[in-house]
Amino acid sequence: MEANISAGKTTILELLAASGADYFIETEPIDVWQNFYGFNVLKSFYENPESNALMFQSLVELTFTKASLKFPQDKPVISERSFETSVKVFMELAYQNRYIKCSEKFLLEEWYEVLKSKFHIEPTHFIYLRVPAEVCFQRMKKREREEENEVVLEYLQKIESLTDDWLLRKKNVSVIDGNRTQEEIKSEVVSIINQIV
Ligand code: DCP
Repeated sequence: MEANISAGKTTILELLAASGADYFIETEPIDVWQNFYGFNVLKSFYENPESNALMFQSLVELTFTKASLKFPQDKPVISERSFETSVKVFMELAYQNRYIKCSEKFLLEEWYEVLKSKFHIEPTHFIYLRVPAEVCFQRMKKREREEENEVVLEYLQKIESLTDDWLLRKKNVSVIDGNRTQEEIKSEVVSIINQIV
């Protein structure tokens, strides 16, 4: 499941989990990103992205790969974001914003290619919960995650634009209008999963 920051992915995944359906649901390990051997890598990234973007995206790659090792083979796996999001959206943005060098981008992309050939990190289908950046920005301000205090609207608009460029041209994508109610979104997600399964 893909969406901008603060779009509400976690809430929808929690609703799906509570529905009792037999899915394996993988939410992002933000707690690990906030406490990696005592280091808040997410915070370091936002505080000083030029120095810490490579470290943070490497950690994201590691956690996605480790998570994929636990994916079951006998039921649908619904994952909050994917390894590919990091490559196509966050690393690309880090590069465009000059947080990482071209060589560092190539390094992370090469790791992605190697890991992709060995582990189940490629989604079969993407569900894109499309919520306007302006709405996400309001929600982000309201939820007050400490690390994201300094994130500006323009950053979310760039994420939206990169995500649109990446996902809207793919064939294996279902786009959901994120302005709908949570229950409506959940029902649509269930129906998409049922069609695929
Ligand atoms: N992040 C990042 N690079 C990635 C993945 C995530 O910089 N490859 C950052 C963006 C956010 C934080 O990590 O600051 C959490 O990301 P999400 O947008 O995935 O999670 P949210 O909790 O914001 O999602 P939602 O509110 O939709 O549940």
